Amino acid sequence: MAILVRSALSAVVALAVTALMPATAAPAAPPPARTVLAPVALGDVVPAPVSVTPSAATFTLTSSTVIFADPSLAGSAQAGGYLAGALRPATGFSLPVFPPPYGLATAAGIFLLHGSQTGEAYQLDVAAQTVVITAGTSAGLFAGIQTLRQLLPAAIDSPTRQALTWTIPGGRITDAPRFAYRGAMLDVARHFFTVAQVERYIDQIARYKVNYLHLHLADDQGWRIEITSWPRLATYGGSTAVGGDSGGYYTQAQYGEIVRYAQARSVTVVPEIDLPGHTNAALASYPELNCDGVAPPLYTGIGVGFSSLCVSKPITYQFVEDVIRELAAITPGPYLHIGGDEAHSTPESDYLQFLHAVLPLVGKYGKTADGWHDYLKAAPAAGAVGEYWGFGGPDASVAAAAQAGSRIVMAPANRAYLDMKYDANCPLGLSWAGYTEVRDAYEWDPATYVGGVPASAVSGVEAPLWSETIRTSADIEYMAFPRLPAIAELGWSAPSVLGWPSFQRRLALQGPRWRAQGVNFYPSPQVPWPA
Ligand code: TNX
Repeated sequence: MAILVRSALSAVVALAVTALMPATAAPAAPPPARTVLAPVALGDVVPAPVSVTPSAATFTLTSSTVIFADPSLAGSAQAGGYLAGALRPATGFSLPVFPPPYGLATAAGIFLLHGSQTGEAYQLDVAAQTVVITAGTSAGLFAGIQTLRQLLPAAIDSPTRQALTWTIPGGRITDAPRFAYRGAMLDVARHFFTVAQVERYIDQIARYKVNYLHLHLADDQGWRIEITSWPRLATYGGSTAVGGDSGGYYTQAQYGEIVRYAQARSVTVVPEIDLPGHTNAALASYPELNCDGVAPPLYTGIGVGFSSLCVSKPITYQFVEDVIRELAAITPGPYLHIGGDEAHSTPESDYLQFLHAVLPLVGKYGKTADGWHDYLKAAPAAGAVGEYWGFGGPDASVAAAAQAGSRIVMAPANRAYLDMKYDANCPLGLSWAGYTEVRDAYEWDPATYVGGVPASAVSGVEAPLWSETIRTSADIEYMAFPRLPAIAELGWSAPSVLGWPSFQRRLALQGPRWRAQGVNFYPSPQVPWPA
């Protein structure tokens, strides 16, 4: 019944819109001072949509454009508010958001409607008087909104009012993601980034339909999340960073702020506490976590693999359970990432013993375990996620876990690591996995990259940004752009629409958008950036 009512309302809205179209004629002529640019080509979007059918029509956003949000779709009003907020600064238009059918008399508008699509699928129809995004969920509306933003002139991303005619190309886009998981990881442990910096990055990744933000919250150099039962983790363990730079941590309230900011942009936060290695900040904060009872000094170098929790001490498991319990309680998303990588100073049998004790704790607090692929050798329960960070080719342990029901997120270091230098001259980043130019980041297939892992076990992709050399938002952006959109496209777009020449051309069009936003990026010589 509820479904019938919803679809009936959508049909009424659609009918009302159609009926009103002849009555509304052309929008008011724009003032002569506005510059008129050729419209963007429908489909010149990153990530590439599944199906694009252009028409001769164009829609023009004006000071009288309104946004209608179908109240039968949960979250549509918030999506409408987000869209209005994105378009207001450059247009200067008020773009009020109404639920239909009220206000339909004003006609020309943007409609966010409830359709029969599932998940993040959406349809976008642009005609002379109407822009209609139809989706079955608010995540689908959100995906359609990100497409719509890229169909406006690049100056739409300017923070100040621009005298342009805001044209949107006509036609139909039908779109849905290839993979459910499309992630970006930010290492806030090696260097700390403030709530505002993380939110800035969330805004940037959401544009490319990235739907998970993995926060690497603890490592040797810093513990960045308040744990009320072990307060020194943050206040002492979080007090420094690589190179002795200043540290910091998120209170649980601030973490909640990040989680909600992400949620409002259709992004789910995946928190990571790296265990049992990468734990010097915790070991320095609490001597009792060390086998010899002696706390090591805080660490500000960039070595890996030298620290380990004390696997034989009961207090270790009390500590881990407290951390998992508190983190699970402030994390609405399904995943809790427990690291597990590079535990070079934890003997293999200790490593397995530790994980066999810790994995059930993740389930106990209602979360699905996620970890770097190293931890798959502890055979987590079916459905657990392993994040692959190798170089591709066959991997027996990852393949066995995939066959036993683990889900694999592909983040190969030689393709998806945003902290790898682009080339030898790159002022930031590391190069242990080689140099990674944009084309290297783009030309690989997540479904076949690891031998023995069937495509059906791959839940998606992730682009990790480790921050040993990354200290500012400008640094984050220089390494993420233009490679993050490459990984995002591999995660979203159907194999049939992928291809370097097309991506290269569509990516080039992002340059002016980043300039308008004030986003730093690496002007790769592989991309024909417009002058
Ligand atoms: C390896 S790959 C790490 C991190 C480093 C990164 C630097 C992996 C799971 N761990 O600890 O920050 O290399 O590129």
